Amino acid sequence: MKQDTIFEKTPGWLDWYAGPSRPAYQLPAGAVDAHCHVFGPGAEFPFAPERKYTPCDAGKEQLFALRDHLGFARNVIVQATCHGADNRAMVDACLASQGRARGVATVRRSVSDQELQSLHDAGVRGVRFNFVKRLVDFTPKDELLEIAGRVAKLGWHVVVYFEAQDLPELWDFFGAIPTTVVVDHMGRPDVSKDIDGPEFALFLKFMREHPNVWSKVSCPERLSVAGPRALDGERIPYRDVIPFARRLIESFPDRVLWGTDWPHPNLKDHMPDDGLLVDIIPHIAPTYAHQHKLLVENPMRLYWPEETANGAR
Ligand code: 0GY
Repeated sequence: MKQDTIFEKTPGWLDWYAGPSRPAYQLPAGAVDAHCHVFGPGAEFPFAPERKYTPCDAGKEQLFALRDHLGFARNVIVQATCHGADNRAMVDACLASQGRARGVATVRRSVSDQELQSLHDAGVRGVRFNFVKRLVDFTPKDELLEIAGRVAKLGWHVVVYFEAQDLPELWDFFGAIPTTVVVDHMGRPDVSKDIDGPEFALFLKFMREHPNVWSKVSCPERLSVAGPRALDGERIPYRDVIPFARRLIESFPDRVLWGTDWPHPNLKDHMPDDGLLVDIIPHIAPTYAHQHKLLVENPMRLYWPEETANGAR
């Protein structure tokens, strides 16, 4: 149902990049964009009152057009904080995808079993816990663990978003989550620091010690200090992020996922060309075997286990 609400975009907030280039890198057949969002459109799916930013509209038709343009077969649509725990836009996109999108929801303790089941029926396979203070207010950990325990029964997993400096404080809590745990954007390392320094070493240790933890090797545009400028006449931007993503892929090839993060919320300096983001993939995953796991086998095992030989959650 259409609503009359007109949402004013947060000042300085850039729109997604119209007319992305066609990647030079050809994705393997069946590739999954395992981290992207839909925003509204606000007139149809109003943004949540508790949101910390108001985005531009970025609906399912635009997401599916980008999927086809870049050469992806499927999407995993992650609930964005601007929609709070109102999952309708994400669910609507999953339902419209004809089985080509799965979802990650945000739910509160008050969610009923019936609501969880209907999210499952729409294609939701995970919940997201967000610890980035500029995006959300604090939710008590006992509430999150209760939710994790409930969604575990549906075979779902938990996606966590936090910043590297907060990992020590969150370590024990993450260790108590009884499902697969997927970390957004490599745990947001400070890529100006040494890749062999204590901060990234702690994240690698976290993954080593917790075989249920996976990482998205996504968001170079968000993590890069060097920025989008390609060096030496080459096409590859965000070079400073590449070693971090590559280290994770080579260390944990069966527990990594990749996503565009379209429509790239909260970017103010520049908006990435999604075609160029795809062209970074062979630099972080140099072998075909690594690319295939990253883009096809791993996301299929997590989100479409019924279509894989040994689907594991
Ligand atoms: C991302 C990153 C961000 C935002 C959100 O849900 C969100 O609002 O995830 C961010 O601002 O770092 O994954 O899209």
